[in-house]
Amino acid sequence: MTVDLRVDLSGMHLKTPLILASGILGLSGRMLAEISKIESIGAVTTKSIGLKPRDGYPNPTIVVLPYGFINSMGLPNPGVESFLAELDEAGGFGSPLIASFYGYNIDEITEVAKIIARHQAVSALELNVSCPHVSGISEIGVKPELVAEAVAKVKKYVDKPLFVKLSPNTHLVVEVARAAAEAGADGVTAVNTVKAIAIDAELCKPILSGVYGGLSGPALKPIALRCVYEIYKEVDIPIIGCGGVSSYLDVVEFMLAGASAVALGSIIALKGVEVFGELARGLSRYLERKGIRSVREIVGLSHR
Ligand code: RRO
Repeated sequence: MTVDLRVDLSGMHLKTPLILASGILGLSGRMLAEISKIESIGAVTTKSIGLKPRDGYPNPTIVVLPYGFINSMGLPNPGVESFLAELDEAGGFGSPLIASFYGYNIDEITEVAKIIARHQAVSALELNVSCPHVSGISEIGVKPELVAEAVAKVKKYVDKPLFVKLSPNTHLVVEVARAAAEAGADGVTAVNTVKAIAIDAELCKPILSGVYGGLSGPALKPIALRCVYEIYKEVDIPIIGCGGVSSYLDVVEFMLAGASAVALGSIIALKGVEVFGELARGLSRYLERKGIRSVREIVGLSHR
């Protein structure tokens, strides 16, 4: 039996439900374009881009744990104008490009969205209001009314699909998703990293230069899965599941919980982009074994 891995995500046609998450290998336009041509990739997401360039935090910016990473990159990015110049030189993309972006207030968010959306290579936008350790950003994503205002304003000017990347650092994740949906968002990405800290017992001080960081990888997975499950149950909006996906079974679980597609992050740092092929093959075998023809049939199936 041949199985169908294609999914439709808010108007985008994806060859598979597997997406490159924001912040992973996504800083250079040329690199993203190369990755987008990998056969088993459904879409690629850029690093979050702001109005002005940002250096990010000095090292150390990553702590490696047995169950994931804590990162505190601090939003390094070249700024929107330089990034668009990179996209001009990147050549064609083999799968849809989702541009992640941020701003420190609603006017700035709208300004960046307008500029990014004009680029023909950009298929959709993902508003990052949930970086857990950059002040001015994380505060927006935990307030449903601010997220609604930002989405409504961006949608006034931008007609490409708009996703909102949600924060797990709140008990309001469903309310924020609902606010985004009611304001006109085309989808949500659930979720960003969990605010975390690591302390050096010898030096008796925090390890990361930015002190706080975001926990990703296997430790995040059950939390992200719970967020996807709750949002699917309460809000009628397409969901990109994100958080600690490491195996094809994780992909299956996120889709059963309600995700239409799944973004991969930390696992790529460990296994490289070959992991997309490995997961797509595992997903196909799972569907064959279950006698399910299309991956679309398993979305939300655990809610029956
Ligand atoms: O750049 C970062 O430090 C970062 C961002 Br923008 C984000 O959204 N989530 C994260 O874990 N790190």
